[in-house]
Amino acid sequence: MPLSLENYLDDAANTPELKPVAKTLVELTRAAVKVQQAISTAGISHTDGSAVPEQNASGETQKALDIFADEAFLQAAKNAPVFSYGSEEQEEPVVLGAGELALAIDPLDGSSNIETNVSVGTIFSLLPVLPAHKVMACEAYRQPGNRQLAAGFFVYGAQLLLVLTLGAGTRIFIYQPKSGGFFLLNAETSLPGDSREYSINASNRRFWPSSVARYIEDLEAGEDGPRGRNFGMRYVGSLVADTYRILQRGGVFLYPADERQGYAKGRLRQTYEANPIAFCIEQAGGAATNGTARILDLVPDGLHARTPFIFGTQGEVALIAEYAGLPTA
Ligand code: FDP
Repeated sequence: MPLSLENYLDDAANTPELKPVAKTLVELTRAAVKVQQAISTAGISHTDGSAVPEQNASGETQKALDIFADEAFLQAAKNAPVFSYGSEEQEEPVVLGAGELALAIDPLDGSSNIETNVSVGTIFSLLPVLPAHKVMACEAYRQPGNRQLAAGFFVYGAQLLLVLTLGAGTRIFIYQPKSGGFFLLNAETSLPGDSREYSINASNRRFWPSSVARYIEDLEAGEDGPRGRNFGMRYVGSLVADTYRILQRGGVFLYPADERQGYAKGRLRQTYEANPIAFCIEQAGGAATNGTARILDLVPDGLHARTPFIFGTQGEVALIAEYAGLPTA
């Protein structure tokens, strides 16, 4: 009999600090099931992928499902010991009052892919709330990722999956509609050490920093280049899908800073994208940097801070730092 998420949390979240985390995770899974159902019926209900005329905090057009997911996870946070709800879809953190956790969340990541029926997801991070954060909730989102108590992401795809870390390994749970629960898929996830795939939006090549361009060029040269072997390229453009593939097959993902207007720090968000993914990747034996520095040690300048983001197999991430002129250690 596979281990249920609830039983796993009973065992794993046995410290006073992790008890509220466990309660919150159970609420998040309930919201995720609702979102998965909404996605699977999109087009026949109001929650389709069509654009509605509103802008989110990043100035992107919100889609009906983004709003549905945001409302579902906000409700989940209200049912949990969460003090503040910091969402990609909201300009400022929503203060809920009682509770000792700050939730940073991208309720529907990869949503520009919705109408193409590829996997999308929800990425979340749980941080402690200190007395100063009760006065200024936005300060809770200026904590480095190494303070995260738990983090993970749901993948809404052929399977509904939860990738989760509480800081002692990364585990994958699968939703079973018959029993209505999440169950452990494998005891502990670890990134394959050998990397033969890379993931980057190559249409931005002309804007990349020269170190990134040189690294990718050397991969593309394959057997004839300095790497002496061939590499494959895979890029879904949905961060949860690209991350999940790397957890399964190894490889490296890059979203560097580039020269386009507004991309001086890349595209991805630190508090609700890079930090939680970096935590899961590190706990699975991989590495995550902004090109040179460890993601989890960076102090974000607020809920919607951006960061260049490179993660995957340790050796490749270290090599990319070498290309940028830094030691690998
Ligand atoms: P989306 O805007 O569809 O939510 O952070 C958002 C994200 O997708 C990531 O999921 C994805 O990795 C990235 O943007 C894709 O960006 P590009 O289209 O610039 O490659």
